[in-house]
Amino acid sequence: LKRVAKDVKTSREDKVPWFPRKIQDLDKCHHLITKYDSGLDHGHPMCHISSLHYRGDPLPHIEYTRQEKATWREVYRKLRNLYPTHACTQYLDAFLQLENHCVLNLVSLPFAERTRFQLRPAAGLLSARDFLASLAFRIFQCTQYIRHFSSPMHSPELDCCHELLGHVPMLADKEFAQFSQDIGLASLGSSEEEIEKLATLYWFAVEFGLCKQNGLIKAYGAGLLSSYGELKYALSNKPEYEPFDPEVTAVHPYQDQAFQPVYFIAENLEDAKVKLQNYAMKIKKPFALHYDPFTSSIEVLNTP
Ligand code: TIH
Ligand code: FE2
Repeated sequence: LKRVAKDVKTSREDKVPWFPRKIQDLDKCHHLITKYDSGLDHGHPMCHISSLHYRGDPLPHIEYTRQEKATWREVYRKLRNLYPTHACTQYLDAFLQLENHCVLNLVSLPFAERTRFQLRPAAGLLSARDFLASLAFRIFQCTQYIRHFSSPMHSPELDCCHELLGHVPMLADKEFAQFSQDIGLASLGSSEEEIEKLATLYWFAVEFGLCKQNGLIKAYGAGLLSSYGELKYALSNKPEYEPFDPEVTAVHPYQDQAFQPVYFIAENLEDAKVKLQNYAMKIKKPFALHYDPFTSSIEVLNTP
């Protein structure tokens, strides 16, 4: 009887693309996209660093050049002035806590206390499937190189200014951490088409999302919170605005080389989370998935 049950389970899982079930399986989730792979060949120090990084280790220490440190300083100082008027309260709250810790090597600290999200270095831009899968385990794969000094106010590619100033404070918020993990869980075992839609949702929410707060519009998206130019633009009344609605947002064309032509506004983060959960429930899979936070693993529940 046991064997039959096991066979049934295997065949159900065989029907969908492979997905990680334990945190260790994420070692297989590091496929890079070559589209943006301009400067990063396999001899690049970032590739070397990431392949040597083990789970739970502190992030590898990198000696940044004077030029890179100056770029970071400029990005940080300019944006810092904009946050009080442009960032949502959840961001400001975590940002101030991070600033009090001061040392960026300790960025994992507030996480450990607040949401248990972990940062892990990636060698470059990951495939959407691998990147989203790690979110299911509350692991955020991030870059460690710094944008070119010629474009401090808006970088067309992600870099560690973006990860640290954009993502880190938001991932320290409970509601937002759950929202991020839910996108990740929805992606496990999903078809290419569904992954593309979830990646688009991630784009318009986690990267470029706006929300209402005390009658004003504020930014919670990391791509906005790390770009002085786009953060100002997004709240300038010049772009188009639409309400965040997963069904519509997931299929909206996006722009990955310039400012977004449209931004989606959530009622609040909790509402965005509930809407996403409802959307995720409609993705067809031959089983249900449950995340066990005590073992950091995914349970596959065979629903008839
Ligand atoms: N445009 C962002 C910045 O300047 O920080 C970086 C990116 C976020 C998402 C895609 S590129
Ligand atoms: Fe990002």
